[in-house]
Parts: sequence; C-alpha cells; structure tokens
Amino acid sequence: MEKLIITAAICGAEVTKKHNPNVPYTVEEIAREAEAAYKAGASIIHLHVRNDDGTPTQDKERFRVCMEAIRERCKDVIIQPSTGGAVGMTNEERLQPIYLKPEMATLDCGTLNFGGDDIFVNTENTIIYFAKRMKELGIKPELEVFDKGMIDMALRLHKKGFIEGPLHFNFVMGVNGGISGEPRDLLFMAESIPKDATWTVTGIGRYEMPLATMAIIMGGHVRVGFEDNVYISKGVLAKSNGELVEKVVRIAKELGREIATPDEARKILGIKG
Ligand code: KMH
Ligand code: ZN
Repeated sequence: MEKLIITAAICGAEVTKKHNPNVPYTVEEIAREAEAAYKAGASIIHLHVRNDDGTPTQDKERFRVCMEAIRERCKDVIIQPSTGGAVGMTNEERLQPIYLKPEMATLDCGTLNFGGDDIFVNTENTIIYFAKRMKELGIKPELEVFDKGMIDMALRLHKKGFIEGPLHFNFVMGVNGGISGEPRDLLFMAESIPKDATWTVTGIGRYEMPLATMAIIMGGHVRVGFEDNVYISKGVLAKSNGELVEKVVRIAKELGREIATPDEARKILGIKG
C-alpha cells in the first residue's frame, strides 16, 4: 500500500478561538500550528488565513506573509491554499492565493447548504473558471467533494479537459448539508472514483478519527485539523493541530501504514515540485 499522506487543515475560515483557544489567527500562530503539524507527520498544510482579529480573508499579501512564515519553519512541506475561502466571498476574492503559484490548491466541485441560511456557492461555470486558472498556473487541484454528485461533476469536467489528471479527491464528509460520515458513505465515495485516482478523507467533527482510520485501512489518505474538528477525544479540546496529526500517526503505525514525507507525497500525487 502507498504511504499515508496526512494533510493538516490548521485554521479554516469558520472555527474561532471560542471553539478552541488554540485556533490560529496571527501569522505567528499560523506558522506555529503549521510547524506542530509538520513535525508530527503532516506533509500538506491546507491553508486559510485570518486577519489578526480572526476574521477570514483571502488577501493575497496576507497569504504571502503566512506562506513565507510557514516555509521558514517547514522547509519542504506542501502548502495548499484554499480557494473556497469563507461563505459569501466573491470568486476573485477567493482566487487570490493561486497567484502566488502554490503547488496545490483546493477546487470545490459544487454548491451546498452550509448550515442555517448559509450557502457555499460553486456553480458549474465557477468551477470551470477556477479550474482553468489553476491549469494555466500549473497548480494541482485538490478536488473537494462534499457529496457524490460533486464527484460526477469533477469527472465530467475532467472528461471535457478542464481538470487535468491524475485526479486527487478530498471527500469532505459530515458537513451539515453534504454527505454524512458513516462507513457506508465512505465506501460509496471511494468506489465512485476512477481506479487511478487518489483520495483523502476529511471527517467533520466526531467523524474525523473514525473516517481517518477507515482511510488508513483502505489505502486512502487523511486530513485532520482545527478546520474540521477541535477535539482530541470526546469533550477534550486538542492542544494543537500537531496533537491531532500525532493521533493519526499513532493509529497508522498500529495498523502498519507508513507515513509519507512531503517529497513522497509529491510523487504519489504527481506533483512536479
Ligand atoms: N470555508 C468553506 C466555506 C476550501 O477550503 O476549499 C469552504 C472551504 C473549502 O473551506
Ligand atoms: Zn478549507
């Protein structure tokens, strides 16, 4: 089985210090959390950034400073900025970090309810537009799919030439509005992508570690972090993203799955580097 790629989603756009005081906002806090995750075994940092007061931003300069700070402490880590940003942002606002030419970025493959009255909007034309820009800049998209229909959308756009292979999916499961995070849901998602595609799973909240464990067994990859879950165990807040990554590493070791370095992750994902 391929080595395990661990992605750390250290910050997110919606989670706040009220949920867990260790959620990073400042450049220093973001670099600290990235380093903790990297040292624990993460090879990819999925990155959102904030203003110092915690409000989410997709500002290119803020991304530049945060990415430089991460790079200083984590020499070879893959930095994967979000193009999802936060609910309500415009397309141009969301796209800003790709102009820093990261190796990877997220590409959200459909619209979904996002709790309450929130809608995370990704029309077909938006997805095509983002995919085209990323292709032009040579950025590997991580195809974020929150439901099975979004896999089908990604496959259609791949067939039409908008999204280049090798395809790499991120099954985001357990969002209030997307597919749930039961074992049968993960089996269904994993069986719905082409055999030569790779996948990682993001379990939201209580689904995080059970789905991570399934992915380790099934040959998929794993994302954990404060963006998705702030607890290390039931009712106990995680001290850092590093603690969440350490838990995945422990489970993987018990199950006999080795952890990929960033360069090994590049090879598995077909990133030139
Ligand atoms: N914050 C969510 C609305 C992504 O990073 O591409 C979108 C999100 C997805 O987090
Ligand atoms: Zn994100």
